[in-house]
Amino acid sequence: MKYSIFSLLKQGLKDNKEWPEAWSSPIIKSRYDVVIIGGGGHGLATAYYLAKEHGVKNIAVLEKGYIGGGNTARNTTIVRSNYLWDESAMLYQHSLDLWNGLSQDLNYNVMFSARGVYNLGHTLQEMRDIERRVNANVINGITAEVVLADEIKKRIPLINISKNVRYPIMGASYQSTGGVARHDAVAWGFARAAAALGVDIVEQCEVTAMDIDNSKIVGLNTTKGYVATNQVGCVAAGHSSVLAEMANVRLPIESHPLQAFVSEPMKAVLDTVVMSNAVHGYISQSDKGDLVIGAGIDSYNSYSQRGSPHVIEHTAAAILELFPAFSRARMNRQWGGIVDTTPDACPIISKTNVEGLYFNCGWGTGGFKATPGSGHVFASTLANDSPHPLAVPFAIERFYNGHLIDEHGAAGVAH
Ligand code: FAD
Ligand code: PYC
Repeated sequence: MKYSIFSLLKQGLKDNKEWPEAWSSPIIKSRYDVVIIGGGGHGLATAYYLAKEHGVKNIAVLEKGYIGGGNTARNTTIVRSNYLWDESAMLYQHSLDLWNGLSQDLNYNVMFSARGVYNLGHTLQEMRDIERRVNANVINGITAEVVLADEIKKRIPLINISKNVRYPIMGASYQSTGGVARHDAVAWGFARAAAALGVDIVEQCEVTAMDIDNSKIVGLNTTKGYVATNQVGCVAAGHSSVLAEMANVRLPIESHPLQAFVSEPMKAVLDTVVMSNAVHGYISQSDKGDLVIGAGIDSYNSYSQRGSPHVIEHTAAAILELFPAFSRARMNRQWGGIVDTTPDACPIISKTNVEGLYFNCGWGTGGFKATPGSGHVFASTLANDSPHPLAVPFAIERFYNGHLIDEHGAAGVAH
């Protein structure tokens, strides 16, 4: 839909009353063919691809708050696919491929910007790990290169490559095809496109219990009443184990706060993404001009969306070691999300031993980048009642048979 500046003004004066809703707020039905619990990016993407690619008609997304209000709109928007192991590299690359056409596909600008991502190395061992990961990426057809400190300085003039710091920068892996996207636009774009295909997006609707009969899901209790259904996809990030407990399913997930903060907006000073696991901080600049900063999880388990001040202090110190010039930037806002971490830093995309009940969770500190790919493979898993080929290695069974996929090294944020 196109608006001229005059029609925008006219609409503004009318209090936007004539603007169409981006997605409707339907009354919840008593029965759905598929219910997705969780209206974050992953849940909405799942519903969208279920409707679009698998022709499923009667779908609801139930969200206890507002859509995108979980980690989706709390994350720092970094998108990349440079993971070490084939299984995860393929999954994240599938997502990156979808990011590239996503605005066109959804007819909604998700502002994906491939401005490149640097993962810095500060020790010989880190550089060896970087070389190994870059080699693995190249073998898998994933864009990646090793860049040394002098070249990094040429490309990012404000970065500090002095040898006279705690962790001097030796080099980095660089993925030019990675970047950032506008997080809430991703939720809104998927919501709008899913609603246009007939998906009911029901906000302020918390799932409080699962009705399981003879090891088969038959319905859900919600704060808006009982809903009958035989297929449920749980996509609830930090609350995944709360849902699992309702079904007596055990998940190897810990929920932790993960914080981030942004500075006041400033002129364009950083046109790429820089991450460091050794000093442990990462930074990019949003299109608005804010510096977007984060680091590691708070080490304790919690369902709070706040986090502790010492983590903020540590993060700020790390960023100032990399970018001393930012010492004069004033910080504007801080927040936290609840991330769902697994022992191998990889997601769980899986059926369960309850018929019709599936989980897509465990994305921890790094699931934003996976949003379209995760929704795409989970939709296929639900529609076919059989894991999508890319989802096979991510079944819950790996925690019983030992086929873990250790991606702690590639996780941008240690956890
Ligand atoms: P969410 O967006 O959290 O959605 C889950 C939804 O489920 C929530 O809206 C919640 O309200 C709802 N829900 C829970 N329980 C119920 C219930 N009982 N009934 C109904 N609804 C329920 N990843 C990256 O790739 N790059 C990054 O730069 C990055 N930075 C991050 C920075 C921070 C500070 C945080 C917190 C996370 C970051 N992540 C990043 C991780 C990323 O945000 C998540 O992995 C991803 O957004 C998870 O999406 P989701 O849709 O699964 O979860
Ligand atoms: O997984 O790339 C990532 C990431 C960056 C910030 C938080 N997670």
